[in-house]
Amino acid sequence: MLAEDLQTAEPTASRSHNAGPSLEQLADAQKTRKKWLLVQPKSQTSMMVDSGTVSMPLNLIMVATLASKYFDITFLDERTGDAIPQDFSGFDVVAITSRTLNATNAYKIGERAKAQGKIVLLGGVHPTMLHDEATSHCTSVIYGEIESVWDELARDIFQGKMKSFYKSSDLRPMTTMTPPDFSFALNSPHAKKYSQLIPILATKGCPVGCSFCTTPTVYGKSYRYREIDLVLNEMRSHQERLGKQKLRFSFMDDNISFRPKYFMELLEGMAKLGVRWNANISMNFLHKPEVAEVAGRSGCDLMSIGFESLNPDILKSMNKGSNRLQNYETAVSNLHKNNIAIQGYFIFGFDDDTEKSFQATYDFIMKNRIEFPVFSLLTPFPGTPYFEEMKSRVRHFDWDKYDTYHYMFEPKTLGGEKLLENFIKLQREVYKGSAIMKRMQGKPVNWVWFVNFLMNRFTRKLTPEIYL
Ligand code: B12
Ligand code: SF4
Repeated sequence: MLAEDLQTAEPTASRSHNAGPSLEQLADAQKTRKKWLLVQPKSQTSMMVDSGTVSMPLNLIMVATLASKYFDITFLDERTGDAIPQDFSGFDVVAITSRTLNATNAYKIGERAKAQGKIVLLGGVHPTMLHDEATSHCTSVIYGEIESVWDELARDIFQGKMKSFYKSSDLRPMTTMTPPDFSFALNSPHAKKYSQLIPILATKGCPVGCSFCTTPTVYGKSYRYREIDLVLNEMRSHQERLGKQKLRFSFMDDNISFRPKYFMELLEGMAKLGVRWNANISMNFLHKPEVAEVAGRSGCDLMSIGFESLNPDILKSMNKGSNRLQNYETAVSNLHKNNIAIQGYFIFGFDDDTEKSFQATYDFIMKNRIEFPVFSLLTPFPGTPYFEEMKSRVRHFDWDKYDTYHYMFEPKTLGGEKLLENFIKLQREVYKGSAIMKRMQGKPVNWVWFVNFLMNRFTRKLTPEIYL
């Protein structure tokens, strides 16, 4: 076990203490179980965000798992093709999850249900960040994770006395987290639209504090984790459910490697299970060869790494202390030596970006044979320190375009036109046939090759207007 203090978090507000009947007593007193409709709305963005297969929404599955103890659940995921009803008369509660890029749609659904007299809950990162905005589209906004406000929220729903805002004073240790029940998603008639990757969570939070990221705002400096056995048991239960050992897991953690000791112990445990996995990871200790070695041995075949920029001044300006340019190449080569492919994230649109930024990124990707480069445009997300800094410069607050693939503000050095011109050129160069061959030759023929093929077709069609 690691130090107990990592399991707790900074207080964020004062907790309301509820005396009176327990949740069980309140549930027993109900004549019929209240009916909840849970909704994962689709985003309206023109980019490839919600197309093809989509990942099972762990956030809403966690809400369903918790709520199903006392309430009847209907689970709809608009991304897979589930139709959201116009008439909500069959439900008492309509609970909607939202990120910024589907907030407009989430609000519309919320307003419709509210107009029909339903209790409407809005949760997820966007309502959390902009709770004042979200309030007018629902009955109650839930700040952050549902687990930490559950007792108070469930009690109020039983008693029909809703508050407009639920925020807990402290975060519950992750060891108390109920294992997610995937049947809510898997029983859907459109379940085939879900990716085969099984989402899983080992840790929450990330104290690195990058200025453009919402995680430090929501969870502060806290970093919580589940006991390793709980994570491994969850993996085993999926192996039993599906009757096979070689399953693919995708960690939903903000930064799974923040505590090296925990991370390495978890991987050693996973090495015995024979699973495959991928995760978002920060660079803070990937330059150490033993980390990549145990990651490879434990079944990792893809790591998603935010390289963000090849310019040290830019890294400093965004407070990305975990990224040290001098470690980039070593980290990549350590992972490659262990047959781990890299999904590398690169951001453009900083005031200090120049044409040289694009050339440096191209050279880095080609020299280091990054398998799956992803390019995005710098997007100030509401609630982040970066948003506050840029509010007066962003071109619009059209949430449908907050997908990191739209042009958000004019960068001081390059200007908008040159930014988009170079952004498109870089993507085409990296995904042209000869460049794909150079980056991918000799690598296992799997879905990463397929993604490169798709990107080749996609990047050929790019025009600056797409980003506006
Ligand atoms: C894993 C992850 C991904 C994965 C999987 C995404 C998925 N489909 O779930 C991948 C890599 C595919 C991905 C892609 C993207 N992501 Co992402 N991703 C994350 C990450 C790190 C964790 C999300 C997660 O599943 N956490 C675990 C679950 C259990 O926790 P949770 O989502 O917070 O849910 C809890 C609460 O929010 C609450 N809750 C949530 N919904 C509801 C609803 C109700 C009614 C209630 C009561 C409570 C409630 O209770 C839940 C259970 O505890 C978050 C960071 C974060 N911490 O949110 C970024 C994050 C969500 N991603 C972000 C972005 C920008 C993207 C992309 C646009 C990036 C890109 N350019 O491709 C795409 C968009 C994909 C999409 N269609 O939404 C941003 C979104 C910012 C914003 N304001 O919207 C985040 C917040 C990171 C950041 N930069 O700050 N992402
Ligand atoms: S390292 Fe990643 S998760 Fe952590 S604050 Fe920075 S962007 Fe957010």
